[in-house]
Amino acid sequence: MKHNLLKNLALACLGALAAQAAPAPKRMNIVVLLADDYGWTDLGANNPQSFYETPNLDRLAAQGVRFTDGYAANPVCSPTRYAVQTGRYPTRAGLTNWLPGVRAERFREAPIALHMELKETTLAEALRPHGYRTAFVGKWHLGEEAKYWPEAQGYEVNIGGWSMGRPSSYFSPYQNPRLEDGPKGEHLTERLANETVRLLADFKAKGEPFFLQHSFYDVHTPLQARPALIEKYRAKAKRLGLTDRFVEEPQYYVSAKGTRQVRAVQNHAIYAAMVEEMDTAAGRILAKLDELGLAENTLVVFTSDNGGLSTAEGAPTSNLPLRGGKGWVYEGGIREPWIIRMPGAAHPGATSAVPIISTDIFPTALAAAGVPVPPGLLIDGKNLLPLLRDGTPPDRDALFWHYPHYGNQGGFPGGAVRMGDWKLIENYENGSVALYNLHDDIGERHDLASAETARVKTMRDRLHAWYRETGAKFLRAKEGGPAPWAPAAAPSLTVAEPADYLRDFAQLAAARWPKNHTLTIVNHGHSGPAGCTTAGIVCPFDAYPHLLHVGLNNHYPNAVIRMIPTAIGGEHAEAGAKRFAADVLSLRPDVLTLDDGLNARTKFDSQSAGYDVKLDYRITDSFRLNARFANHRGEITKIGDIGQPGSPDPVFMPRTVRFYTGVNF
Ligand SMILES: [Ca+2]
Repeated sequence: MKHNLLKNLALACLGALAAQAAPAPKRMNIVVLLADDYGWTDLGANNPQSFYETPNLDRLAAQGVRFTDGYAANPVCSPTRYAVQTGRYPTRAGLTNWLPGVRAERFREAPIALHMELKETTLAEALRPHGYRTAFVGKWHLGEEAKYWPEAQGYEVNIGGWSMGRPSSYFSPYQNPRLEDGPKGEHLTERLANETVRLLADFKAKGEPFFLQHSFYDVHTPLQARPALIEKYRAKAKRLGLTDRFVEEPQYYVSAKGTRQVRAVQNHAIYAAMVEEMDTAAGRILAKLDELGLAENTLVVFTSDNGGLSTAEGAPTSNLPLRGGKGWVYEGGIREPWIIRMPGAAHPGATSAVPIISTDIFPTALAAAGVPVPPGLLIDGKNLLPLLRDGTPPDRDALFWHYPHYGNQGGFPGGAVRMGDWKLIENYENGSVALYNLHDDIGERHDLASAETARVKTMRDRLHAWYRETGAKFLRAKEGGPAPWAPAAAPSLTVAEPADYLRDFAQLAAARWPKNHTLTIVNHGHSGPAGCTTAGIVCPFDAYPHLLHVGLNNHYPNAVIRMIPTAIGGEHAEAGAKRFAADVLSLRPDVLTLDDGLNARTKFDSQSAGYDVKLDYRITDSFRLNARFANHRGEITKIGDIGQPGSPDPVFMPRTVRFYTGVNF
C-alpha cells in the first residue's frame, strides 16, 4: 500500500514536471481542398442517391461539418478562385469571368480584369509573415503570365499551378510548365496527390505550421479516366439500369437553336470515374494527415469552384433537383459541396444550413491560425469558427453573385442575392427579376416576384447597393447596337452649399463638447475632386479644410483625423486622401495627425454598403444634432436626435454617427 502510494506520488511528480515542460500548443495547419466543376449533388454525403462513389469525402463530412447551403462566389472558375485567395468578392477586382473569357452575344460582356493583381493579399501572403510555410498544388487559373502565378502570390512551393484552367490531358505528358512530366501515362490526379503527401511529410519533419492548397484539376474536362475505373462505372450503370435521360432548358445564345439538353440521370461512366479519382486522392491526403499525427491540429476545408457541368457546353453530370449548372446563377451553378473539419469543433458529423460562401475561407483560416486579418484589408468573408464551435451564425444579411458575362454554358448574364430562404435573380440583358423561396423550391421553378413585390424591392435595393459598393460593371452595347439594361445610377446628391455640413459640424462640436475634448474623425472614402466627378456630385473641395480647421482649431486641439481611403473610391480616394492630408496638415500640422497609412483600406460595415457619398465621423460621445444629411437611401432628410437609441434610422447607432453629405472628401 505504502509502496503504491510512493509510486503514485512519484508518478504525480513526473506528471507535474511533464506538464511544466509541455511545449506550446501546436499551431493550426490549414489544408484547403478545392475541386473544379464538382457539383453539389455529386457528393455522396449531399446526395445519397448519387451514382458516384465518394467514401473519403463522405468520411470527411462525418468528421467535420457539412454545409447544405454553401456557395461558390461565382458560377465559373477564376472568380471563385480569386475569392478563395483573397476573401473578397471577385466583383471588387472586376474579375468576374473565367480567364480570359470574353464573349459577346446580344450585347458585349462587361469589361473584366485578366489576372489577379499582385497587390491583392492572398491567404498565403497573410499567413507567411506569421511563420507559416505555404504551398500550392494543382489548378491556379488566375493569370496568363507567369508573373501572376502562385509563387508570386505568397506560395513558397507551386506544383502545377499556371495559366490554364484545365489540363491538356489527365495523363503525362502534361504540357504544364509548373509540373515535370512523369512516366508516360502517369495519372495527373494521383501524381498531384503524391506531391501533396510528400509536402505534408516535409512540413511534419520541419515542425513548422503550414498552409497548403490542393486544387484538383478534377472533375473539369477533358473527360478522361483510367480504363478500369470507367469500366467499373459502365458496369454499374448497366447493373442499375441507368440509361441516358435529358430534360430541356432554355439557352441564351443568339445563335442557339431551341433548347439545351440537360442530363437528368447521373450515369456518365467517365465522369463517375473522375469523381472517384478525386475522392481517392483526397482520401490519400487525409490519410497522410492521420498517419503523420497532423489531423488533430489541421483545419481542412473541402469545396468546389462552381456547379457541375450540365449545360450547353456538355452535360456529363446531373445537378437535379438544382436548376442550371456551371455558368448559371441558378443554384446548380453556385451551390457547392462544402465540408469543414475543425479540430475541437462541437459537433463532428453535423450539418449546417447556414449559407456560407468561398470568401469565408480566408478569415476562417486566419482565425484558426490565430493570425489577424491584415490591418486595413477590406474583405467580404466571415470567420466561421463560431459557427463551427457553437452554431453562432456569421453576422451577415445577404450573399451576392454578379456574372455580367455570356459563359460557355449558355446562361444569361445575371446577378443574384440570397437573404434568408429567399433568392432574387436579376437578368442583365433586360433587368427582369425572378424570386424564389429556396426552402420550398430548391429547384427555382416557381417565380414569386409578382406576388412578393415588397420583398423584390427590398432585395433588389440591397443587391444594387452592393453593386455600387463593389464597383460592379455591366453589359455594354455592341458597336451600333442597342444599349443593354443597367441598374439605375446611385442617387446623385447635389447640394447647394456642401460646406454647410462641416459648418454645422463645427458649430455643433463647439456647442456640445468641452474644449480640449478628444475628438476622432474617421474619413472613409471617396476623396477629392476626382472622386466627386466619378460620383457626379458637386464638390467644391477647396472650401472645406478651412471650415474644419476653424472648428478644430478652436475646440479640439487633441483632434485626430484618420484617413482611410477605401476600395470604393479606389485611386480617386487615395489621391483625394493625399490631397486632404496635404491641405489639412499644412493648415494645422500641430493639431491633426494622419493616423493611418494612405494605402490602407478598411471595410465599410454592411450598413454603409453601397453609398456613393460618405463621410464617417466616429465621435467619442453620442450627441444630438439637427442637420441636413442624406441617409443611405440617398434621401436628404432632417432628423434630430440621431445617435440616440430609438433614432428614426437604425443606421445611426449610439456613438457612431455617419453623415452622408454632398461634400465628398
Ligand atoms: Ca471550374
